[in-house]
Amino acid sequence: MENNYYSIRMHAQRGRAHLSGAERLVRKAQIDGVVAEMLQRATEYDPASLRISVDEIKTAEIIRGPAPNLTEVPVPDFQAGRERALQALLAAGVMSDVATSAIETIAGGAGPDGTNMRGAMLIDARTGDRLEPVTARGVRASRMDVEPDLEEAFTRSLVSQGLIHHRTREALILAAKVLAAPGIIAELCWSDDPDYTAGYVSAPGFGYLRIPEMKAKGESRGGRAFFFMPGFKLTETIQFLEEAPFLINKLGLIGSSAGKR
Ligand code: WAQ
Ligand code: MG
Repeated sequence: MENNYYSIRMHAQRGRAHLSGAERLVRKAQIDGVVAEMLQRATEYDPASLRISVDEIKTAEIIRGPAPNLTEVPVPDFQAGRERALQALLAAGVMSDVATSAIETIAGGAGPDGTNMRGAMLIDARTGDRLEPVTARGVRASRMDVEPDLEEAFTRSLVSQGLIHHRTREALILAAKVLAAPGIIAELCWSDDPDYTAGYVSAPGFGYLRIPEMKAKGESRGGRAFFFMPGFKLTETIQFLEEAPFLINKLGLIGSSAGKR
């Protein structure tokens, strides 16, 4: 049906190593362009195997929600960045030792033998228990995007603050969906790309805190953690993250705490 949306997912790997992944939720007319873009991006990683899948999504099943406000917090170095992330996680309600250990786990490589995971850790915010069913894979948030008629304004608002990298755009969309998931109180992330040092903490209260330095340049270990509050049904939360189609229907503000000085 012309009116439906399509979930497009890409996954590139070499052996068991995850190299690159991407997910979009778009109209039929965008499929060609998005697939071409993903193919181009994935081949830059020289993958041994590359999968792109396209699945029709029924429009009636789509859940809509707002994008979090983005605030950039300048930090002098990655140690300060991680300290800032820790403070934010505490403010979001994650127990102190749980937050500290999540940062250490990502810094050391959250997958088996210090490798990067393909998806995110799912961590009990009170006990620190790892709740994701398969550690190497983690929980993968998927089927999310911006409403097509907000796309231009979304890109413009990011570019106007100098946030031109596709990673920022994608992370903000992912964070919007994760914050909409039942039982998730916060998210922590930094990239596994050795040239990309930025990361963020997001939570319903303060939105998306963008931290430009979360690791040393050249470091390839990175990852993600979703913090889960016990009391919600874990299986429903995982199903929401991986399967529920989600579109941003309201843009957030994009700003910097540096501007307030
Ligand atoms: N769902 C869950 N976890 C994911 C997903 C997903 N769809 N995609 C990636 N991950 C996990 C996985 O463990 C990766 O190793 C880790 O996140 C980092 O992935 O400028 O680029 O694609 O404001 O390297 C953050 C800062 C950039 C953005 C994040 O992540 C900014 C980034 P990457
Ligand atoms: Mg990625």
